[in-house]
Amino acid sequence: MRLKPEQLDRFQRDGFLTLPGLFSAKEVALMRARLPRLFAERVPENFREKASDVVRTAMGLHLRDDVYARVVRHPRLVDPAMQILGDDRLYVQQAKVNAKEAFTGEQWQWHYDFATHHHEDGVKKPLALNLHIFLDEVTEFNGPLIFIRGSHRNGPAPTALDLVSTSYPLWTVGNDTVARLVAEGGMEAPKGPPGTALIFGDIMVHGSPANMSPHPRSIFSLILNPVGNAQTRFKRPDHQHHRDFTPVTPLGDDCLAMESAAA
Ligand SMILES: O=C(O)CCC(=O)C(=O)O
Repeated sequence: MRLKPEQLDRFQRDGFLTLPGLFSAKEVALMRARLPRLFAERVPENFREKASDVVRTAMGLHLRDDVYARVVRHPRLVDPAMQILGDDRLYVQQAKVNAKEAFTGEQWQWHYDFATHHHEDGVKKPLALNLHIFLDEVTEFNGPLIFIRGSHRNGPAPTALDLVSTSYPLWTVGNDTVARLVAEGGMEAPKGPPGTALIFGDIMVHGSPANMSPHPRSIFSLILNPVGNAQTRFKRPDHQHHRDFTPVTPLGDDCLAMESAAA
């Protein structure tokens, strides 16, 4: 799959790109069907909310489930990433589902991913791409991601490590910087039915509020990073930044339609 020139222009201008209807209802149903088993596992890959035992993020999914092993090689994710980066040697840095359970799903503070990739993992350049697939309908009510348009344009913003706000350690952007960036570019919260996809870059400032609604919100997230920009520090566990730098090879477009994946 190739992005059109106007989609590439929008990605370069805004720092993120929404791709409505990228995955079918059937493909999403297959991905969703695997979550109850994965979330039930008591493993370090499953991070639970600070205020409850509910799973907040479930990592390392391509090593834990055959459907997600295909999703991380799906050409509708991998091809656009290769196209944007002009590089066909990308490895799976992270593969997870961020679940934001009805009523209890907690916030993701304002941040950009590279701050954590750089400070924790010694990644040199902000090249990684984060590719999302909505597994539930994302609305204004159930904790959508909010992007600060154009916040990628002036290089990495100052950050500080926040170990307090949630159960997940995150390098976050302070309120003064957020206010300045919002004044410059404004905010946007992409919404849409299951199967909608999003692509955003490593210094794109974003966050998401708590889910106060009665509607759950799960999103699959794949981070692909060029092999030439791999991590140089190995203090975080493998599921937070995978150490297998083998470049991903895209599968066929029907890889989620194959019968064996439905087992
Ligand atoms: O799932 C969310 O609401 C936030 C996810 C996020 O910030 C990320 O994938 O970097």
